[in-house]
Amino acid sequence: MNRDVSHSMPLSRSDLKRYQATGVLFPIAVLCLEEQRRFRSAIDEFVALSDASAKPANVGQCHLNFKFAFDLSTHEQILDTVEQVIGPNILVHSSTIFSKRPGRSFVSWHQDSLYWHLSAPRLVSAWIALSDSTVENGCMRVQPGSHLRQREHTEIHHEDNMLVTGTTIMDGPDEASTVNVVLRAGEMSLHHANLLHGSDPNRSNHNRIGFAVRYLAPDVQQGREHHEVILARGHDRYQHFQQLKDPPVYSVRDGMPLHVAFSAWLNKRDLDRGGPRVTSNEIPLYTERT
Ligand SMILES: O=C(O)CCC(=O)C(=O)O
Repeated sequence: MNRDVSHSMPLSRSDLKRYQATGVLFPIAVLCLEEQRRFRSAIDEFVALSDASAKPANVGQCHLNFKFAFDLSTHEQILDTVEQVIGPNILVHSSTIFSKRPGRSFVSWHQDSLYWHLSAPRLVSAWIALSDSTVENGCMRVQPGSHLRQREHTEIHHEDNMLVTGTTIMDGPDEASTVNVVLRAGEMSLHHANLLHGSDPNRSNHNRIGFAVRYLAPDVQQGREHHEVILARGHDRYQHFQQLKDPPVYSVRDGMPLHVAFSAWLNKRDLDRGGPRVTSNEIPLYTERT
């Protein structure tokens, strides 16, 4: 959990042990300067177009509609790292742009697993920084070790909460044991589906920008309806999810109408099938199981 130590790839056995014990690992350098510029400018364009439209664009699932987001979600170096955590068969489950403006916006403390009702918590999130992410601009904060227990949540809706669902834990976090996930642009953190995390307002003059991608092992089932996934690596012999047939080819500008229509369709669906919740606290790592 030391910002001064950049984890190299492949991750070492002690990195993986640390992830297993704490539910988080950072910083991991993944994007070169040219890639940072490309992905950053695509997200800036997305945000500008969204701001200019009557209704803000959905920040979720851009990887299904825009080429830049597909390319970032299936970035080889990121997949190499994810493979060490969940194994050689990797689905891109979902993604979110977290662009936090200077001001009051925050992310309430929550565990991601609550959203999806997974049969096992073999989902890892890569939070990829496209600007520096600092204490001042409201970097993600985590409570290491909190992934070992599921917590009670409630919904507290607040206009400044970047989580539109308002998902918030009932008690905590334990402030004394929280850690700031400070990243430089081009670095990422990994966090476990059950890790307690949130973030504070951005007190700087610049946007804090991250792109979070959730990666899932194909054998895991989900108790809620879902949009298509991308088979990023390996095989899926379980077929629990429908797969995206063709990778998106659209630029941000050209893909925006499709993305807006897709998001409207997604929002209309009854996504809750009332399936199983995560019941296991087991945190298997691929390297542990083989
Ligand atoms: O970007 C943030 O501040 C929070 C990110 C988050 O909640 C997530 O990646 O699951």
